Amino acid sequence: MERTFTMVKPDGVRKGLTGEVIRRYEKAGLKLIGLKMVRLSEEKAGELYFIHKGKPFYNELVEFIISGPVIPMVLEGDNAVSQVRDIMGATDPKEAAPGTIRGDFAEEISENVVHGADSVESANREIQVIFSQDELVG
Ligand SMILES: Nc1nc2c(ncn2[C@@H]2O[C@H](COP(=O)(O)OP(=O)(O)OP(=O)(O)O)[C@@H](O)[C@H]2O)c(=O)[nH]1
Ligand SMILES: [Mg+2]
Repeated sequence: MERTFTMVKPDGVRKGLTGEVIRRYEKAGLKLIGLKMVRLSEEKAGELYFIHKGKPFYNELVEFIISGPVIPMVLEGDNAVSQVRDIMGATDPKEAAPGTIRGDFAEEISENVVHGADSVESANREIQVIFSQDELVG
């Protein structure tokens, strides 16, 4: 059993895609063990995206992620990290396959509907940034 962190980004929430994203994860057999709706502070956004600090798109990324409410989630299942990455599709929607969330619903790399941790280590770190222990079940 593996845990991962994923989040519907502000564009996904604005477009009414929250239910669709959760449906795809649950259909794949992933189990929700944490979920909430929050508006991230600039500080939290910086902690979440600290590996991108200094990159040309960093400021745009943080401004976007705090632009509206997001739906962070913790999912559990076999190979949860790679399963979520597969369900999300490629970072750039132009390269994302049809049938993936980004392939079906995103138009631009800067607004690509979902975030998903890229490793078990990142997942554990991101879970700790966004969730407290008493917000997770199981
Ligand atoms: N504007 C812009 N945004 C980018 C670019 N590269 C990445 N991003 C954004 O930064 C986010 C994080 O980048 P990565 O961690 O490399 O991509 P990812 O792991 O597929 O996406 P996340 O699940 O959101 O972390 C991406 O989801 C994009 O929204 C870029 O070249 N330009
Ligand atoms: Mg990433």
